[in-house]
Amino acid sequence: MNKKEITVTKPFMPTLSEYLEYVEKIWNNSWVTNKGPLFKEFHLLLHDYLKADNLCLTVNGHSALDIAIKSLGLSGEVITTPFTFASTTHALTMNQITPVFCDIKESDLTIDESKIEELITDKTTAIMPVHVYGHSCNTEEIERIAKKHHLKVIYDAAHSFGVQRDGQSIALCGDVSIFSFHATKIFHTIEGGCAIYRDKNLEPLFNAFRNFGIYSEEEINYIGGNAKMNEFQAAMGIVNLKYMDEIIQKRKKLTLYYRKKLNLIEGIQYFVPEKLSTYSYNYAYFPILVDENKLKISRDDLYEELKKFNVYTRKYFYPLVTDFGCYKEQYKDVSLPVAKKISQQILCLPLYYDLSYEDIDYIYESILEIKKVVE
Ligand code: T4K
Repeated sequence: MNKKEITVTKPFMPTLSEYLEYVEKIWNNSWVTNKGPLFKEFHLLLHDYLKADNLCLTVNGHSALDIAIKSLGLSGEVITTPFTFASTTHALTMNQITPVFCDIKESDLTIDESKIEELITDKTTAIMPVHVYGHSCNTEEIERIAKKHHLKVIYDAAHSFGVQRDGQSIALCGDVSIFSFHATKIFHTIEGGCAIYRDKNLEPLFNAFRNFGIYSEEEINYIGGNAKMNEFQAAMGIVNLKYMDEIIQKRKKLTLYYRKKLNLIEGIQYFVPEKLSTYSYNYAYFPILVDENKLKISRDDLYEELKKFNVYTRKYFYPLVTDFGCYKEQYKDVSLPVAKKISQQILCLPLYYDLSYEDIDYIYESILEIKKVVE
């Protein structure tokens, strides 16, 4: 039995001295939040890294979604995926919008673009897909549908930092894309987020909604909350951004190693998103599907048994949003067969920068051990 806990993820930590160098600057500036110097520096760095003209840094990814919805003036119904974290759906309902759920594809677990059009009504104002786990949606087809029906598109790209095509970030797709910079993400600012938007004219709105709806010192034109990124978050962002390529490369190596090992176990399926899309992959998560008939263990039993080996996997994303206590009555008649099936089989195995090949060997051997006991 492994003495140390292996959790599903762990934040990337730069060296303490690098971070402290920036903390010292914060002390010297006596400026800790509200568009401070490090916020501005980080904004510029990201601007260059993403090659994005318009971006709005926020205190977390959820606020970025909220601000995007408000800035685009969405209302009525928005077509979205049920296979996501609570944040995506809650951002809509908290803005008095009705989420309309579209099923997902078995191949990559993103929204099934072939089923979007049949859900469009005269109340639909937008489509909000999720690049779940960093797997890229079919952005071309979604763009075509949106144009045809005059709909806006917001991508929840919370998991997709570092995903690119031809040197361009995936965040340049849609009217708005948002990232999460939470500690559990591939790139983090402790808590944090960012919205990248197409229309430059939206800048005053994004800025206002981030800061209580304040347009200028004496003009409060909108109803907004507080979603400002502070200087300590920006400092973490500045330091961590330097490591981005290294982080993705390390995670890629670990992912390839996992795949090699898991090939040997019948009943466990993993994804190879880089083969399914013209976008690159950032190796943000390592989701597997458990086939109970072949593995002889259910997903839930595997999850529980692995805990006995000190391996803490997560059922991202189970339950489906439509089965949440707060939504299940409203959506009890909605049919989402693929999402339902996937949510019963999905399990995310540990993946993070500091994970070692020995840890993966240990996880693999733990699964074999569990399998042996039931056989
Ligand atoms: N859209 C999507 C599709 C999202 O997945 C998310 C967030 C959002 C929007 C909203 O973005 P944010 O507003 O969060 O920026 C975690 C994250 O808190 C959440 O950001 C993330 N998605 C979600 C998928 O995962 P929990 O409740 O599972 O986190 P927690 O605290 O259980 O942590 C998971 C594991 O990470 C733990 O087992 C231990 C490890 N951990 C965690 C933290 C915070 C550490 O080792 N150190 C740490 O500091 O939600």
